[in-house]
Amino acid sequence: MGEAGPRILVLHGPNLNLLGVREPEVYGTTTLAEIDAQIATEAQARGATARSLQSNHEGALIDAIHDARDAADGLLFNPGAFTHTSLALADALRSVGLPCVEVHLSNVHAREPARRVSHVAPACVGTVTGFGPTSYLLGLRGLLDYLSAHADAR
Ligand code: CA2
Repeated sequence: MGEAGPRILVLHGPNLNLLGVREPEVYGTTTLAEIDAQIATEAQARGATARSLQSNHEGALIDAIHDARDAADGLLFNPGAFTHTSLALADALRSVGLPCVEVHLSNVHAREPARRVSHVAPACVGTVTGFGPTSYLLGLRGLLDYLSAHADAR
Protein backbone atom coordinates (compact mmCIF):
# COMPACT_ATOMS: atom_id res chain seq x y z
CA MET A 1 0.00 0.00 0.00
CA GLY A 2 1.43 3.40 -1.00
CA GLU A 3 1.85 6.45 1.26
CA ALA A 4 -1.19 8.01 -0.43
CA GLY A 5 -3.39 5.29 1.06
CA PRO A 6 -5.06 2.34 -0.59
CA ARG A 7 -5.58 2.50 -4.34
CA ILE A 8 -8.95 1.11 -5.42
CA LEU A 9 -9.78 0.12 -8.97
CA VAL A 10 -13.53 0.25 -9.65
CA LEU A 11 -14.59 -1.96 -12.55
CA HIS A 12 -17.99 -1.83 -14.23
CA GLY A 13 -19.01 -4.51 -16.68
CA PRO A 14 -21.26 -4.61 -19.75
CA ASN A 15 -24.14 -2.19 -20.30
CA LEU A 16 -23.51 -0.24 -17.11
CA ASN A 17 -22.49 2.73 -19.28
CA LEU A 18 -26.25 3.08 -19.94
CA LEU A 19 -27.14 3.61 -16.28
CA GLY A 20 -29.54 6.46 -15.74
CA VAL A 21 -30.19 6.60 -19.47
CA ARG A 22 -32.15 3.39 -20.21
CA GLU A 23 -34.52 1.26 -18.05
CA PRO A 24 -34.60 3.66 -15.04
CA GLU A 25 -37.42 1.53 -13.54
CA VAL A 26 -34.95 -1.37 -13.13
CA TYR A 27 -31.59 0.31 -12.57
CA GLY A 28 -32.54 3.81 -11.35
CA THR A 29 -31.80 7.30 -12.62
CA THR A 30 -28.27 7.75 -11.33
CA THR A 31 -25.66 7.75 -14.08
CA LEU A 32 -22.39 5.83 -13.96
CA ALA A 33 -20.47 9.13 -13.86
CA GLU A 34 -22.45 10.13 -10.76
CA ILE A 35 -21.74 6.78 -9.10
CA ASP A 36 -18.03 7.12 -9.89
CA ALA A 37 -18.01 10.65 -8.42
CA GLN A 38 -19.66 9.38 -5.22
CA ILE A 39 -17.12 6.57 -4.92
CA ALA A 40 -14.21 8.97 -5.49
CA THR A 41 -15.52 11.38 -2.83
CA GLU A 42 -16.07 8.56 -0.32
CA ALA A 43 -12.64 7.07 -1.05
CA GLN A 44 -10.98 10.45 -0.53
CA ALA A 45 -12.81 10.91 2.79
CA ARG A 46 -11.29 7.58 3.87
CA GLY A 47 -7.76 8.52 2.73
CA ALA A 48 -7.94 6.30 -0.35
CA THR A 49 -7.98 6.92 -4.08
CA ALA A 50 -10.39 5.36 -6.57
CA ARG A 51 -10.01 5.01 -10.33
CA SER A 52 -12.93 3.76 -12.40
CA LEU A 53 -13.20 1.88 -15.67
CA GLN A 54 -16.20 0.52 -17.57
CA SER A 55 -16.02 -1.98 -20.41
CA ASN A 56 -18.51 -4.01 -22.41
CA HIS A 57 -15.75 -6.52 -23.26
CA GLU A 58 -14.76 -9.47 -21.10
CA GLY A 59 -11.16 -9.45 -22.36
CA ALA A 60 -10.74 -5.75 -21.56
CA LEU A 61 -11.96 -6.39 -18.01
CA ILE A 62 -9.51 -9.29 -17.69
CA ASP A 63 -6.66 -7.05 -18.93
CA ALA A 64 -7.67 -4.36 -16.41
CA ILE A 65 -7.63 -6.93 -13.59
CA HIS A 66 -4.14 -8.10 -14.67
CA ASP A 67 -2.89 -4.48 -14.83
CA ALA A 68 -4.29 -3.86 -11.34
CA ARG A 69 -1.70 -6.27 -9.92
CA ASP A 70 0.84 -3.41 -9.83
CA ALA A 71 -1.51 -0.44 -9.88
CA ALA A 72 -4.13 -1.14 -7.19
CA ASP A 73 -4.52 -2.55 -3.69
CA GLY A 74 -8.13 -3.68 -4.05
CA LEU A 75 -10.95 -4.05 -6.55
CA LEU A 76 -14.60 -3.01 -6.41
CA PHE A 77 -16.29 -4.90 -9.22
CA ASN A 78 -19.75 -4.96 -10.79
CA PRO A 79 -19.26 -7.57 -13.52
CA GLY A 80 -22.81 -7.09 -14.86
CA ALA A 81 -24.15 -10.17 -16.67
CA PHE A 82 -20.60 -11.62 -16.85
CA THR A 83 -21.14 -12.36 -13.14
CA HIS A 84 -23.32 -15.29 -14.13
CA THR A 85 -21.28 -16.62 -17.04
CA SER A 86 -17.58 -15.87 -16.71
CA LEU A 87 -15.16 -18.37 -15.27
CA ALA A 88 -12.45 -16.33 -17.04
CA LEU A 89 -13.12 -13.27 -14.85
CA ALA A 90 -13.05 -15.45 -11.74
CA ASP A 91 -9.74 -16.96 -12.91
CA ALA A 92 -8.33 -13.45 -13.52
CA LEU A 93 -9.30 -12.36 -9.99
CA ARG A 94 -7.67 -15.44 -8.50
CA SER A 95 -4.56 -14.98 -10.64
CA VAL A 96 -3.84 -11.47 -9.34
CA GLY A 97 -4.83 -12.28 -5.76
CA LEU A 98 -6.07 -8.75 -5.00
CA PRO A 99 -9.00 -8.45 -2.59
CA CYS A 100 -12.16 -7.84 -4.59
CA VAL A 101 -15.67 -6.92 -3.48
CA GLU A 102 -18.47 -7.83 -5.91
CA VAL A 103 -21.28 -5.28 -6.08
CA HIS A 104 -24.69 -5.23 -7.76
CA LEU A 105 -27.27 -2.50 -8.01
CA SER A 106 -30.19 -4.93 -8.07
CA ASN A 107 -30.78 -7.81 -5.66
CA VAL A 108 -29.63 -10.61 -7.95
CA HIS A 109 -31.11 -13.20 -5.56
CA ALA A 110 -34.62 -11.77 -6.07
CA ARG A 111 -34.43 -12.02 -9.87
CA GLU A 112 -34.36 -14.89 -12.39
CA PRO A 113 -32.69 -18.11 -11.18
CA ALA A 114 -29.73 -17.65 -13.55
CA ARG A 115 -28.83 -14.41 -11.76
CA ARG A 116 -28.56 -16.21 -8.42
CA VAL A 117 -25.40 -17.86 -9.73
CA SER A 118 -22.15 -15.89 -9.45
CA HIS A 119 -18.92 -17.35 -10.78
CA VAL A 120 -17.13 -14.29 -9.48
CA ALA A 121 -18.29 -14.42 -5.85
CA PRO A 122 -16.01 -17.32 -4.79
CA ALA A 123 -13.01 -15.24 -5.92
CA CYS A 124 -14.12 -12.22 -3.85
CA VAL A 125 -13.88 -11.32 -0.17
CA GLY A 126 -17.56 -10.32 -0.14
CA THR A 127 -20.61 -9.25 -2.10
CA VAL A 128 -23.09 -6.35 -1.75
CA THR A 129 -26.28 -6.67 -3.79
CA GLY A 130 -29.57 -4.82 -3.99
CA PHE A 131 -28.98 -1.30 -2.68
CA GLY A 132 -28.71 0.61 -5.93
CA PRO A 133 -25.71 2.96 -6.10
CA THR A 134 -25.33 2.57 -2.32
CA SER A 135 -24.11 -1.01 -3.00
CA TYR A 136 -20.89 0.53 -4.34
CA LEU A 137 -20.41 2.72 -1.26
CA LEU A 138 -21.10 -0.18 1.12
CA GLY A 139 -18.73 -2.33 -0.91
CA LEU A 140 -16.04 0.36 -0.78
CA ARG A 141 -16.41 0.59 2.98
CA GLY A 142 -16.09 -3.19 3.33
CA LEU A 143 -13.08 -3.28 1.03
CA LEU A 144 -11.23 -0.47 2.85
CA ASP A 145 -11.94 -2.08 6.23
CA TYR A 146 -10.69 -5.40 4.84
CA LEU A 147 -7.49 -3.74 3.55
CA SER A 148 -6.84 -2.07 6.93
CA ALA A 149 -7.39 -5.34 8.76
CA HIS A 150 -5.04 -7.21 6.43
CA ALA A 151 -2.42 -4.46 5.96
CA ASP A 152 0.39 -6.70 7.31
CA ALA A 153 -0.40 -9.47 4.85
CA ARG A 154 0.38 -7.35 1.77
O1 CA2 B 1 -27.64 -5.42 -10.55
C1 CA2 B 1 -26.56 -5.31 -11.11
O2 CA2 B 1 -25.71 -4.48 -10.81
C2 CA2 B 1 -26.24 -6.23 -12.30
O3 CA2 B 1 -24.84 -6.51 -12.28
C3 CA2 B 1 -26.63 -5.47 -13.54
C4 CA2 B 1 -26.49 -6.30 -14.80
C5 CA2 B 1 -27.22 -7.63 -14.66
O4 CA2 B 1 -27.00 -8.44 -15.81
C6 CA2 B 1 -26.76 -8.39 -13.42
O5 CA2 B 1 -27.51 -9.59 -13.33
C7 CA2 B 1 -26.98 -7.57 -12.20
C8 CA2 B 1 -27.08 -5.57 -16.01
C9 CA2 B 1 -26.55 -4.20 -16.20
C10 CA2 B 1 -27.37 -3.55 -17.29
O6 CA2 B 1 -27.30 -2.17 -17.12
C11 CA2 B 1 -28.22 -1.44 -17.78
C12 CA2 B 1 -28.26 -0.11 -17.45
C13 CA2 B 1 -29.20 0.69 -18.05
C14 CA2 B 1 -30.05 0.17 -19.00
C15 CA2 B 1 -29.97 -1.16 -19.33
C16 CA2 B 1 -29.05 -1.97 -18.73
